Amino acid sequence: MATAVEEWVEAQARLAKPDRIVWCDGSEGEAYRLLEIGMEEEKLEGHPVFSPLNHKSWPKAYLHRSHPTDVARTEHLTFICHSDRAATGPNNNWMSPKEAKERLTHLSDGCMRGRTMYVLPYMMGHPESPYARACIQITDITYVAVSMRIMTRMGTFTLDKIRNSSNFVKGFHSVGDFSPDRRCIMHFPEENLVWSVGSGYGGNALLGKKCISLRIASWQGYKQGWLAEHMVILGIEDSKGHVTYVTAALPSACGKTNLAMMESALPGYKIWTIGDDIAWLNIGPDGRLWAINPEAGFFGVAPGTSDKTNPNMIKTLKRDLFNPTLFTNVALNPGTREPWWEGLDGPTPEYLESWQGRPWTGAEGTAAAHPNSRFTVSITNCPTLSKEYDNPQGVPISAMIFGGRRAQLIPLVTESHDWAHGVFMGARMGSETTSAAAGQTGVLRRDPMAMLPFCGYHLGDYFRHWMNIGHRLTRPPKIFSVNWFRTDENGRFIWPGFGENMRVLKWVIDRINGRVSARETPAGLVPRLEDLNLEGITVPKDRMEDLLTVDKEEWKAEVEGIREYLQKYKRRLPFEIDEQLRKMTADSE
Ligand code: SAT
Ligand code: MN
Repeated sequence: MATAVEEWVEAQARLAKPDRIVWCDGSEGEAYRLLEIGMEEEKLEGHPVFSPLNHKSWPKAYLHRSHPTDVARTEHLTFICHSDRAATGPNNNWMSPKEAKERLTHLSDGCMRGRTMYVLPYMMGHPESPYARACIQITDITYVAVSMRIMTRMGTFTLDKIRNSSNFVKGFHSVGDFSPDRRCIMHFPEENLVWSVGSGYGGNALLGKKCISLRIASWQGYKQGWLAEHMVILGIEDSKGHVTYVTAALPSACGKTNLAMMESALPGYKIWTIGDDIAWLNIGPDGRLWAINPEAGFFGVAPGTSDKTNPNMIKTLKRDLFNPTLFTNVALNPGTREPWWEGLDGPTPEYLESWQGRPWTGAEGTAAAHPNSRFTVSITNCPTLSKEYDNPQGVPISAMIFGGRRAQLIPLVTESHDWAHGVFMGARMGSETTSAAAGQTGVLRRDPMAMLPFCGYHLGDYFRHWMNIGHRLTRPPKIFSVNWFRTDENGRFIWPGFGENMRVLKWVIDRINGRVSARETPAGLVPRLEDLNLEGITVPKDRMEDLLTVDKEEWKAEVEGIREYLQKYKRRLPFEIDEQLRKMTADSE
């Protein structure tokens, strides 16, 4: 008798009508067979889906060039299809499940004709973890099949877990004809289903990532009493060998990956990496919050990644424990067949092929690598991988950090007074937009908890859920906010960032352990300058003071902005947020 998985796959095949169906086992041999197919048979805009890079300098690395219109997440084409429209909130695009299914059925009918349908069984989370989820994705492009093997724990063990149950998360993916007019990424939280057509880009196509681990999982977490968050997870080891685990939420392309594997500029401290993008947080029997990283790889932004900004990522990319590694939309040095991007170490090669495969000399006035060009690499290759990465229970969290990209106003680091104030800090977050999503960059948008594009339900309900989680924690983590991105009058970053951010993390740990005091500002508690270890830092003292100062007038405008923004969620806001809003307004007057 067919299992529920087989029945579902057969039903999708009847609709998509692929020439053949291949069930993947997640093995390395299979990944290389898929790469061969992508290099030999499959074409995209006239060029192969994969081409090999220089394996002497970049072991087992392959280049993928996407369709030119398919380079970032497309939030306006992303929908939550819930029978109760109100549950999805003003933060999501909504379509009725019936209408969405009709549209998708039309778009998917025969969409895999002449193609192969790959069936990918994978786990989000360690297979032995009580918090893990079994998933099945189908796709019709090798790029997604190979990427999913890097980004998730893929293998037939998933099928052994599911057996005959229907308890698995379903993902239907087809690149369709890549047309933005026929592209949509639809989520059906009530059916544990994601259906995505028309894009091969990361967050639109690697469904285990944003679609399942955040949009679908956040809804499951809401119903079941846990949190799915857009957060890095890291361990900070001090000079005595004690490790403190923290999470940090920052919007896409704001330095989460660099933070997750930072090389500490403070002697005696070391960072251990658990995850760079997503955290699933559960309340442990000890009343603490425990985090797992459901993913198994990094899908990171290439431009700006160098030995200087993130030496451990360069090591990860050049390591050959788990392979292959993929580069998407970076530039190519055709002479050496090495990948290249803006910010990479060394001189700019004289002649390059741009991310679109065109000759590039630098005179074009455009970047050679797409600003959202990416690498896809296994977390196993990371030299700073924490020994707790595979722990099925996860790690206990002592602090949560919210961060954004703000050129002005928001201090380098701020501590909240308590859980409710901390949740409010997350809720009021703003950040200047980046190229990780289609649209204008550099505009301030409110991005609560860095979850605006990823929360699968009403943000008002989400804030209430956070407050409720707080009530159930007997040992809640402390909540902080950070901003590495303040600029001076010439638009230059004041804080050096990267490894120097350890100085801020040290203060966070000192606060957790009650070793230092703090100073009150309208935004929250900030460090006293003497409590920050600034040895060897070149930022002048008055500039440092600036970084820890909140301008009263600017803050007033900020308060107005926050109030206006949160108004959108008014009917469902928890009373605690209202209370925080009132208090903030009173304090700013
Ligand atoms: O959405 S992706 O996961 O592809 C990248 C990002 O925006 O964080
Ligand atoms: Mn992300």
